[in-house]
Amino acid sequence: MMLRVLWLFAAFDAALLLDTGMLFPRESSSREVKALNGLWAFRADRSPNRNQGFERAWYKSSLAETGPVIDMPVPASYNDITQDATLRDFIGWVWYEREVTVPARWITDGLRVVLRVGSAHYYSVVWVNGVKVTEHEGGHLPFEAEIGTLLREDPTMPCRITIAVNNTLTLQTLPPGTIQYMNDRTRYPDGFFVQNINFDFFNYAGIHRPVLLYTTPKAYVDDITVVTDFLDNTGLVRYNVSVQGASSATVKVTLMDKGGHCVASSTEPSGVLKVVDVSLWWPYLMHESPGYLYSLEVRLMAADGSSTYEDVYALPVGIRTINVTSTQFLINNKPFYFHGVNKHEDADIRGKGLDWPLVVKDFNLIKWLGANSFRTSHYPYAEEILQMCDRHGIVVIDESPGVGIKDIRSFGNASLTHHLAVMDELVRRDKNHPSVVMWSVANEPAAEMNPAEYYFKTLITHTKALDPTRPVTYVTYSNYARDKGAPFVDVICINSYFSWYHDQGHLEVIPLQLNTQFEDWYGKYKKPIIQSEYGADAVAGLHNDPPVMFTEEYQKEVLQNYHSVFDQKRKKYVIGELIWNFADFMTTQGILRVVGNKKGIFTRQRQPKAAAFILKERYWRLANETGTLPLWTKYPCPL
Ligand code: BDP
Repeated sequence: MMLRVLWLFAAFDAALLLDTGMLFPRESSSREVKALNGLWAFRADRSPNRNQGFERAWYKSSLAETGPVIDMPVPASYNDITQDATLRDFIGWVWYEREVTVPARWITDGLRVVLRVGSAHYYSVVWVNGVKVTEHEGGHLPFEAEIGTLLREDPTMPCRITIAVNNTLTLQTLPPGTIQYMNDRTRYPDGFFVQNINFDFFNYAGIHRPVLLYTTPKAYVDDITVVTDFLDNTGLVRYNVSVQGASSATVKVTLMDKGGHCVASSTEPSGVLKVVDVSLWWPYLMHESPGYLYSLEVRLMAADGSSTYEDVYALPVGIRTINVTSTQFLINNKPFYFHGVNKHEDADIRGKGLDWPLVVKDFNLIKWLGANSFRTSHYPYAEEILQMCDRHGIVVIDESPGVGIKDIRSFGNASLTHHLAVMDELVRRDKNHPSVVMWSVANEPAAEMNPAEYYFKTLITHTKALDPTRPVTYVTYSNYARDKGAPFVDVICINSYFSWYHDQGHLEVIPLQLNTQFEDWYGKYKKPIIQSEYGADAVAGLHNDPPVMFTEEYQKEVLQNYHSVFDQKRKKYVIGELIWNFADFMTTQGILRVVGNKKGIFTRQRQPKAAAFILKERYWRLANETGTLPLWTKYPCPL
């Protein structure tokens, strides 16, 4: 225990590499939030070099003055909103704009006014009233700019926000991609080009998550980091508050239980809070009240000359521990078996745009299924989704957008430097979520290539330095003997598609091949293993018995053949199984895809295929076997 407490103290000192925090915007007695969701003006820059918007400074006046605009909802991908195939497949800069009027007191009271974009894919440049305020690379993480000073320059002007977004991928972006010009004029028109990618989902683009304005006082809580532990019945919450905008400030932290009662407090900006009779954060189906959250209220008081400032921020805190042995994944010192799903942020019409009805429906389906976990394949999901996971006790493997790293040029220094920066941003955003139990730095990189060794050693070491409290992995498809990164991960995550991408139609080879896979990997690395993907496409409504590929029966039988081996190995070193995929999702067009990837156990419209019922029965049985379920959740499930 002593060791663990020391480790608790060391934790996160290295995490403050980025010089500002990225706390989720919350209202409080000192903060206001204004959502800018809804309709924005929109135009794609269709000029041959896609650069007319910059050349003609579209950001300097209203977008409607420089050309035609259409309505574009935010948040949403723009691709499936119109009937225009060239917009669906557009590559280059698109321009968004809207005006907003802010309350006069935001200006007169000298508040900080922060513009925050939850995510925009892939590269963004932001102007306010024609003045550039920030730019950001990367499609799945938030970015901000303080615009209060700018608004105060001319309080009579409405605030015009212009955001240019470019979905072009290069060998150094995450995910990587390449633009290929087709120069044979007998086959392609002048200027014809395509974007090549090595990942299997549609490269949806646009402003995917909410755009917000929020205020803070001039002196404010910039970041909070918590790391938790417990000893017998006492919970330990190590916290660190960082303050900006004041040279001296006093901080009061109060930890409140669900009923709003104070259970611990302190007047130090960092320290350890002790919680007597702690209610731990437990995963769904592992405890009768999963997802228990305390609230850490941070109250900052600062003075600057004759002005005084007070800022209040309340952070949800779940108290739990994570440990990994050579055969087990422990949450609160109890073995945890991942029975879950891989997902995508993907749906009809809105593409990757955050959509509350969809988010809630997906959580209802996850709970109906008896799933206790998911992986954010293949990029960080919206924070709103992680907050749901915290509250419902759904365990998350949080994955970076490092998918499709296959070209040797994507293992170079520029790529690695960007990947390290993305991990900084990811850990900064998600470090306080109790649901996040492991970082995945990549999916199916070409891990057999020589540069992969240095690349993954550096990336994983860096991630562990950022956050020594969580294990780190990446998801592999490569051969156990040739995988250069496996020595550095804490948990081996393997994808395999037996009797799908090879041995087509031969369901009978699955048990043998899967057994060999597990024995080889465990034999070589002696680390716990998660089957991080397995599955088969099924077009909903296609039937054949005996099963043939693409029918619901075939998908069902692939799953059942895998399950028989999971049941032998989970008693040993297999610590989880995540189906590919939760729901059908859109991909680029190709001869292997029938209007997208059909490996969902639910359709894209979230209706169950036969495999969903197989999985539901299995997951509830697995949950029941842990023996920790209360009577009301005993199998068969009551939901
Ligand atoms: C895996 C990839 C995943 C694909 C899946 C498939 O990790 O992104 O969608 O294969 O082919 O290898 O369905």
